[in-house]
Amino acid sequence: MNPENIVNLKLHPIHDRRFTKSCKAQLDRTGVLVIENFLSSDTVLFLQGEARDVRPLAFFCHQNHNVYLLDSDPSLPKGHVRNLEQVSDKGCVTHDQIPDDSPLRTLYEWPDFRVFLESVLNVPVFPYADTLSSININYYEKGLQLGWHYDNASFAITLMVQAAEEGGEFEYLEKVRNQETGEQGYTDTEAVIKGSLKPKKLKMGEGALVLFRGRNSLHRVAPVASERARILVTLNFNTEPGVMLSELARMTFFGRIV
Ligand SMILES: O=C(O)CCC(=O)C(=O)O
Ligand SMILES: [Fe+2]
Repeated sequence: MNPENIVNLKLHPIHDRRFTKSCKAQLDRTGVLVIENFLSSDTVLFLQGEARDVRPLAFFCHQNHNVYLLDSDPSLPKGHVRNLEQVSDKGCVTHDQIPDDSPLRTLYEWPDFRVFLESVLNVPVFPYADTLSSININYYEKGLQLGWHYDNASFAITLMVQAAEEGGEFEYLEKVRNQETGEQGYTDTEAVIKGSLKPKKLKMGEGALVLFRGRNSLHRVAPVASERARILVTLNFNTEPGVMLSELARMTFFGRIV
């Protein structure tokens, strides 16, 4: 598929400096950018079919973790928000399992898309050097979820391929902690997890491109409640060339390292 037919360029002129600047301003101001209908409707339908075709290859992982994605701190009680256990489980199809002619590869490799991302994120972007990590299809089937957490990476780039009919909402609250100053935001983190501080819900329709800064924004994917799975593609990049995802992370999320 021609990249010009994958992206809705009439709606979202990624080659136009004014469009790019307004995207960057939105991301800088709010920490999130949702471009609805980024993918053409033909592409969305095609990708839904492709995701179903490769679904038997998915590796399903189940993890317990805390929101900081760190080993627990033995100097604090088990019930302290620093150590509070969260559950994440999802299926994942890796880069090497994505068909050679997939529009996902075409988009990921399209130089114009890279230039757009670099302008909006204000950093250079390079693919992963390992064979598994660059493009991932994530399956959140009924009952599966991603627990509350802060990302290690400073940005995430995702494509919503199929929305759940029920559940699976992306919930977040920005600027809860400050990783750079070491402020861990325990009070508000606990309030969100325990339900006394209401998070926001990020609307993302099928075909949306989402850029999210998750290092200091607490977020989760609520459990999916419908038979229709939430299927989301992560387009993973580094700010330097030659980086591989750690073997530990590959084992955890993909069940193998090559
Ligand atoms: O599934 C999503 O929309 C976001 C996933 C996420 O937060 C993550 O992978 O860290
Ligand atoms: Fe995240």
